[in-house]
Amino acid sequence: MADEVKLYGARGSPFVCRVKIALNMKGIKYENFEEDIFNKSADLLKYNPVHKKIPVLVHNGNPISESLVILEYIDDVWKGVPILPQHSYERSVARFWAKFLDEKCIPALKDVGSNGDEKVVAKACEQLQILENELKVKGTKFFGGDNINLIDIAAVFIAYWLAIREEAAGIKFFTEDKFPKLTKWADDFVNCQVVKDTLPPRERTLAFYNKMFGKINGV
Ligand SMILES: N[C@@H](CCC(=O)N[C@@H](CS)C(=O)NCC(=O)O)C(=O)O
Repeated sequence: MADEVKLYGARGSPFVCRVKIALNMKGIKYENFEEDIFNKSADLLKYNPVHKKIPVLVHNGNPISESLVILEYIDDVWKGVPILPQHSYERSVARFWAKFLDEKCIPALKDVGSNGDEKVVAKACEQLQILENELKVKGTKFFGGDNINLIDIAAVFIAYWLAIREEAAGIKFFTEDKFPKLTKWADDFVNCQVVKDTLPPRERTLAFYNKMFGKINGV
């Protein structure tokens, strides 16, 4: 019997995008259910009653929540292009960085608002600098080496959403000058076909952030 794969998500979500990249990498066909996070469907509430958040992947009726958990599930179930490294130590390193991204880096970046509070920007730059140093030490194109892996996918917010958010907020700190390795990585990553195919349109994303920062028509 063929696998039944459903994804409950929303086009603008970086967490959902992580899952779409993984599904693309493995070449898995899935049915997409677009959620309105301000008016969640009964299915979403049934499948993710604890967090009530997207993304949720439903595989042959079994729901899996939390994007990093979903990425590991996809890698376990579908062979082919790997998402996690094969070696146990390297796997632990990939998990370490994915956790760092979710617990420290992305929250610090999201704290940056339209007023550009210096302390908040400094904290965000501190987290980005840690990633910049990691890329420098590795000396590879991607965090995963020659190919993208869990860390790169987990960092999609930095690769695509961050610059758009900065534009809406009228702040610029993620620059080539300050972060030469990380900005180059972001460019290479968003240009991978498996990633490019999953990204929401720039204009829509910008409009979303403009609204968030209280701007009308970008002003
Ligand atoms: N830790 C979760 C975060 C997911 C998340 O924050 N999803 C947002 C959309 S980007 C959401 O569903 N928000 C609805 C809500 O908070 O009620 C993951 O990695 O999947």
